[in-house]
Amino acid sequence: MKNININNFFDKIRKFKDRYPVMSIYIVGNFINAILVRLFTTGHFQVRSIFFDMAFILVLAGLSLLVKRKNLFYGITTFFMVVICVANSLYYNYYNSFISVSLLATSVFVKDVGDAIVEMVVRPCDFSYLWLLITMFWVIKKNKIGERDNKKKYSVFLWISLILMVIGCALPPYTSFSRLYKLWNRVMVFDSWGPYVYQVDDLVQSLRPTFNNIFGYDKALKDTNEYYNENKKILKKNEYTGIFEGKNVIVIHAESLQGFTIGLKFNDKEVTPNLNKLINSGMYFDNFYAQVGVGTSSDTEFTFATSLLPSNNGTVFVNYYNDKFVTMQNLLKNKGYYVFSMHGNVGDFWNRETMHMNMGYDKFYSKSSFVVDEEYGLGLSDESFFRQVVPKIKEISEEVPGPFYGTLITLTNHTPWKDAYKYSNFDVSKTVNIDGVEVKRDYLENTMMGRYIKSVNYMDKAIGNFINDMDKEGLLDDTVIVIYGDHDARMSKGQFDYMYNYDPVTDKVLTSLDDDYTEFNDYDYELSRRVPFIIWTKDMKTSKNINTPMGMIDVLPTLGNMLNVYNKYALGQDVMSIKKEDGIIVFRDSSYITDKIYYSAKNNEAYTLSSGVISDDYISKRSEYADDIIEVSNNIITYDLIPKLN
Ligand code: GP9
Ligand code: MN
Repeated sequence: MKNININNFFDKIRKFKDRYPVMSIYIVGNFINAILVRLFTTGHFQVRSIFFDMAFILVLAGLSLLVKRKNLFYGITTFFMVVICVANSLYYNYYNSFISVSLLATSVFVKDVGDAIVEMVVRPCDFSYLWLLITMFWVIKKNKIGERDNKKKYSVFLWISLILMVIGCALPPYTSFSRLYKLWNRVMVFDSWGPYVYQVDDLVQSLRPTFNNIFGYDKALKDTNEYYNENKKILKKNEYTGIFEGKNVIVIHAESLQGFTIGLKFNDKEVTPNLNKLINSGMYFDNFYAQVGVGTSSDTEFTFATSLLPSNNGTVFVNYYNDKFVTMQNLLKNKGYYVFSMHGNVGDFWNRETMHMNMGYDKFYSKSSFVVDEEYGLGLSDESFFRQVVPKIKEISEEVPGPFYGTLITLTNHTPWKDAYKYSNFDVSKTVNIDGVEVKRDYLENTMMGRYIKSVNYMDKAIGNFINDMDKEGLLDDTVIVIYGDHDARMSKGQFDYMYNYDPVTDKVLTSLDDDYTEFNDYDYELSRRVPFIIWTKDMKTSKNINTPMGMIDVLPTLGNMLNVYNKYALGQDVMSIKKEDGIIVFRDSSYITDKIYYSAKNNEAYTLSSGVISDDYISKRSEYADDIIEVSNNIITYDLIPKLN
């Protein structure tokens, strides 16, 4: 009996295939690609999401019955689905997240960092999905006339899809629909709903700002007003209040400067000798993290200036450059400062030309303001940049009546550090004594990590020269120097594994079976993404190490208090006013770090950083806080709420 049924089933499939040859390839092919894209990205296979893939494809297959030019329909939709797979495959390998259509608006910048992307990302498997386009082309060519019409059958497809979706929803791990709506955690949405549903969701969410006057505005305004009423900030004075009031400020935005390079040595030479000097006589926040999204450098600039988290839909600099924000720049301008920014890349990169004016800068000196006498990577070299910056600052200091605040954005240390060998001879090899013979091993030479270390050493030198030149010009006497790493270097975990576990004696990499093996797990990797934050003045004599967990969002409240400016919409905290256990860094996907845990929203898991039991309450309270500040930031950005708040 069973046999007959199975034969029947296969018979039906065979008949279906004969009757709908193109559609059969369409269904099976797009389904296979959806499986492949998981394999080549997260490697997670949630059964529920596979049901959604099939449901999605069957809805389209059903719709094809309603259109006249079916082959054209199959061709176009397959093309888009293949593009989804290729793009996400490439993107994930680089960013560890999935692509957003809102990036199309920023694609011009992606093109400029194209070099980096090509070098780090492209794997042949990222193009494996193209097999389907070729196969479809071939099958369509064989079936030029197209398949017979059977319009009525479309409802059968829709019913099957609906059943598959219901089963999918009923399967663990259960994920709330609000995740789909908020799309804070792209990996989670991709894992739970599959690549196709993810991308449609992303499209809908990306179009949301466009319709923001129609949908959600009133609720966003009400919620945000409520949030600020319930979480009234009380301005706390502390021993740092106003210590830098009226002083000039130079902020160095250090491209991709990651915290682990500080204090690191190779062959007894420090990677960052100049930064170390500043750290040893200044304030060093060594538990500090950037909180960027797809807008990387620009997101950090935004969060630094506003104490809001970056947008989850696109990039503030590109998509919301008309919004009004309270910024560090505006606040200081109101106190009589002259506010400027300088950068050795073209002015429209990240839409800075426009956005810097909106943020309150009086002037943006971009590449065209400099003599381009030496170029590496994306533009003017850091050494040349800093050399030319000093006379410009000198001129400003002589011309403006009040103090100045300047942001200097470095560039050479941008991934992939292709020219590192041209501008740095920092030695990252290792010499070892084996049986009385000195043997030199390449170690990090010719690795991506090695190039990065060389490049960081170069940036450190450029910053060191700058500090000296400023001093020679007498510009340091009344100036505060602030330095931050804008985000991590986006180096793969494998590079760290190799750095920590290379054994020069055997010329091999240790494995977990070896005694001296240094474990570097996914959480160590996340934690290693911290970046330095330094505040220094020439007259500081002793170092002060602050290890309260702190994010870019806390800079405006903290540094602002020292400069005596205050933003009542700031979502960060003045870390000089809080206890270590109250520090928290919230990331855009609602993961966060405290002094006790790293909470991964993706895995819904807490990685403990200290001994002691962590209660569910501890986690849920902070998760709620994380969700709140993400939501408030998003509402403000999406609906341009600052001018409308009570
Ligand atoms: C380019 C620089 C790099 O001008 O700020 O931007 P990123 O790729 O780091 O966002
Ligand atoms: Mn950057």
